[in-house]
Amino acid sequence: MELSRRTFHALAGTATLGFALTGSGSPTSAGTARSVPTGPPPPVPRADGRRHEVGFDRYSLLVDGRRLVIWSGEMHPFRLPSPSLWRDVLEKMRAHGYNAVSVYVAWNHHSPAPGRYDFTGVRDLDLFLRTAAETGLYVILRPGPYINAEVDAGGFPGWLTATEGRARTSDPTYLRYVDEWLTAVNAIVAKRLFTRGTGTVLLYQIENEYDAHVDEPSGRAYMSYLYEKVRADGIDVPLFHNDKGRNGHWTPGSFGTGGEKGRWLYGFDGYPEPDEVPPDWGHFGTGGAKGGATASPRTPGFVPEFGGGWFDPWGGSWFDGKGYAEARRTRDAAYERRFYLTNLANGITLHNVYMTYGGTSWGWLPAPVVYTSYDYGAAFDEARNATPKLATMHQIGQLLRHVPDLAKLNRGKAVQAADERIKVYHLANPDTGAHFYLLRNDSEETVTSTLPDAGIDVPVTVPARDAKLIAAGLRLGRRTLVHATVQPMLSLTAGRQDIAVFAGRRGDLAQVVLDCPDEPTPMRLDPEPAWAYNLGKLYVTAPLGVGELSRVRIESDGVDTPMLLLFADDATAVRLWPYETPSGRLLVYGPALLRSAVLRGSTVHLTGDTTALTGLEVWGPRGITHVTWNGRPVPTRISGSGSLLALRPLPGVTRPALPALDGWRRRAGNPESEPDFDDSDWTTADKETTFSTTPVPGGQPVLFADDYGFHYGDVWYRGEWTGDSGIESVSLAYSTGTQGLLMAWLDGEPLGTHRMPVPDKERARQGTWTAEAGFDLPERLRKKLREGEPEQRHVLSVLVRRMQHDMDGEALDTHKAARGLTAVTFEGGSPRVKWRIQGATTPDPVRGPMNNGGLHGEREGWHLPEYDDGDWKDAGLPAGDRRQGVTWYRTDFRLDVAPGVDASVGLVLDDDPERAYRVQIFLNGWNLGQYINDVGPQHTFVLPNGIVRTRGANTLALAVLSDGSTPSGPGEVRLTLLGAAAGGVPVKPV
Ligand code: IPT
Repeated sequence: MELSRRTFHALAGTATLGFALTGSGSPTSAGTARSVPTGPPPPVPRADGRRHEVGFDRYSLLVDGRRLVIWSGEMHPFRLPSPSLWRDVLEKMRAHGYNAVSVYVAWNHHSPAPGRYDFTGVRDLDLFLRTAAETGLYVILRPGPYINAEVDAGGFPGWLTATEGRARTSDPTYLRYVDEWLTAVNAIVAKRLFTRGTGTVLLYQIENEYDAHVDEPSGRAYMSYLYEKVRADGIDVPLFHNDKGRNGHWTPGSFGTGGEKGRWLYGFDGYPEPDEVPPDWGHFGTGGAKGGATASPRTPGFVPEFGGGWFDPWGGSWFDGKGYAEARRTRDAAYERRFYLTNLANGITLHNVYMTYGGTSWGWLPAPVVYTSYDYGAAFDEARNATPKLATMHQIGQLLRHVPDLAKLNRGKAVQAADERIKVYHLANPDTGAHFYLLRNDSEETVTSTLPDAGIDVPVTVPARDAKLIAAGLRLGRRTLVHATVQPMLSLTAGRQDIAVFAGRRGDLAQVVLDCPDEPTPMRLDPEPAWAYNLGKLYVTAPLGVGELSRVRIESDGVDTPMLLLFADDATAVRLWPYETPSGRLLVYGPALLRSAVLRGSTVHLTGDTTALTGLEVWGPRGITHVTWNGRPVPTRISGSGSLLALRPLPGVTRPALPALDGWRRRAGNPESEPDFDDSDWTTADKETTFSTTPVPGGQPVLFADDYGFHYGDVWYRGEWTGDSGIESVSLAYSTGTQGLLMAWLDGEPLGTHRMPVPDKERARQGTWTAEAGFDLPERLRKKLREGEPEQRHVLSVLVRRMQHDMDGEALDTHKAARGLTAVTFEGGSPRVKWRIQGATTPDPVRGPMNNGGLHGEREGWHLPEYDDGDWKDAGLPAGDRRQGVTWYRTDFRLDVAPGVDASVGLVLDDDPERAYRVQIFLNGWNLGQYINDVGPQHTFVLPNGIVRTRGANTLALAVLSDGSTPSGPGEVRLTLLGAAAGGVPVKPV
């Protein structure tokens, strides 16, 4: 074997560079019964055709009798409208240490009308479940019926807002619709249950943070009903509910048969503020009424939602959305570490991070409170890029997967750190004797302390407002860790050696003490580490982050298998990829992502992503001598640490160039404002009753859009009368969500635009977004009216951007608050008005019911790529005209991203923030969001691959609403590259 210069140097240095530890005294092991071998980590779940048992005890889930800690991330397939990319996100999650994905299924996304359920295309739930199973992730399924989730009506379909009956209770009408929905979803889910071996669905949630009717028979009957229905549909995995406030709501036995022992889990959610001291919410916590897991002592600690970021509201007023960079800054890697590790130390063994990939609330999906991006400041950003927060997730996820001792913990005897600013949680596994100490520093300074009570006399450092989990008495392969001053990340056997990785902050000093009956010959493979041997113990030290990966190999210590210790800082640790194959484990180091590894003969075939020039190194099973990367052979040699090391680095990615957007064409898009527009095929608005929670004003027809089947986006009204030439003003009462507006014209003359003011918080909480737009007729128009024929026909045209239905988080039926016009009154006359209404016509069969509203251009297909805009006028941007109404802009552009490059492309809109206009963005017909120039904060819109053709032609259509009070854009409109990697997944056009 040829030795590299570096390896040779390291070997040569071995004899002279070892140094004695200066730590005081000889550390003792904290555990006594520490030689019980732990079982192998649980297998990667697959649709393996076998039946499985899913049970639990107070410590953890028990899958086929084996303990399983759930480390799950939330993503919403409906927020990523390109099924190929589901695989991308799931593979990234799996690689970064998650073992489960939690998903809401949004009823509204699948149901355009009562009795109609669509699970095709971007709504293909079965495809998602199959992809998750292929990726090796368990699924936690949350189909509502109510989901909240910052989506329109909390996931209730638009049509449900116009039905009789009290939602989220045992009201029979509501339950009939719920039955429809659950029957449709469960028919798919029942075929993908892990218990049957046909999928990986492991847990199933009914309802969502349901606390309104907990103490009422109707609430209990409702929960019982859902439970029975789901069971009757063949769902046999444990069911659960997520308690909003750690109130002990819906614990086992608290409602009907739903509390059935052994098949119902209690879970609670937590979204602590960044400046909060992490609360003790688990079994080992402080307890009490709000004690979280203590409310259900026989089920394992379960957090179905724990904040991995936070949603951002629209800009302006008291909402004051600041953009997602802010969420990512305030909830950074250290925040996550402090909170998640505290949860573990509280005995929580089912943990789901909401969100892990937030995605996009495209079309009319977002709830009124949020704008299009649902990036959430999550570990993966909306453009599918890994963010630095993954350091935390990756290290904890790999640890939980590789160290089964963490699945069964009891509280250990109280331990104090020498420095009292460090709070210590001491946990022990009663079977293996492993001990864990969570050291949390809630102070503003970095603290270095010893832990004499635990026999740890060497200093351990915890940065300000951060935490660290250290282990003692832990079996690592064939050896035992006495203790370490940094967090273990994984332990596995690859080929002929045991490997243990320790990870932490750059600059931290790792000290690892191992039991070694015989004095070993350690081999330093990098210059940084040092060691000493004393009385049966080996002390290894390594500063983190000085080099990249620091290695020490230990052999001849009386154990027949050598051990490789690897030391990594955060940036290095996220490039270490353990991978299980049927013929053994692998550890891969280097690339930005490892998607898969397949062993065939003596070759390991790896696929993954690179973003920059990178080394590649593989520790694998015996007999593996060759490596391929994304299908290409990679020449390697055997390194001093027993890996196959690429002779040349793997290339990074060439960032693709993006074209400028020009060649714009435009057309005015509000012919409905003209008096002679033909509205004969519009719906007459003459209903007298409604199921809405908004009262109908006496003597007026119901004008609420939902009552006429128009549930999403813009809605037009045309009121017609004859005579009444003395009218002086008109008052239009209307109701929208946040950022709604109304524009009116009389006989084709603009009356003005009214913006929905932001109500006070209490009214906003109740979903009350109503206002009266009063318009005095301009003198010119009054004159025209007066001078007209006595039986002159008049038309009042009104466009309402009504935004979305309220969520119904408190089960008050607020999703049934009216949207659209609610009442119209005149001064100077009392015309008998005949109203007609028009909104989105037939729902788009491909893009779904929430893609479109009722703008003229949408009804005529101006947003669609196949529409011929040949007769439109050429237009240059920035635009700057002043006009009340709707103007459409279209252009085409071609992308030519090299095959094998995953480019994530965004669209940026920017302009003088004083300009009052907004833009609905359509890419190839898909409604990818709403830009409000004078509100913000969102300027960049992610265009998912599959919808955007990265090799081919694309059509962009912008529907601009301007109120005429300022010049209107669009101003700057350009493409931007949000991420690029060599690799990615094959993307099918949507
Ligand atoms: C919790 C909901 O369950 C979830 O759907 C989502 O809305 C999340 O919050 C916030 O993004 S509700 C809880 C914060 C009261």
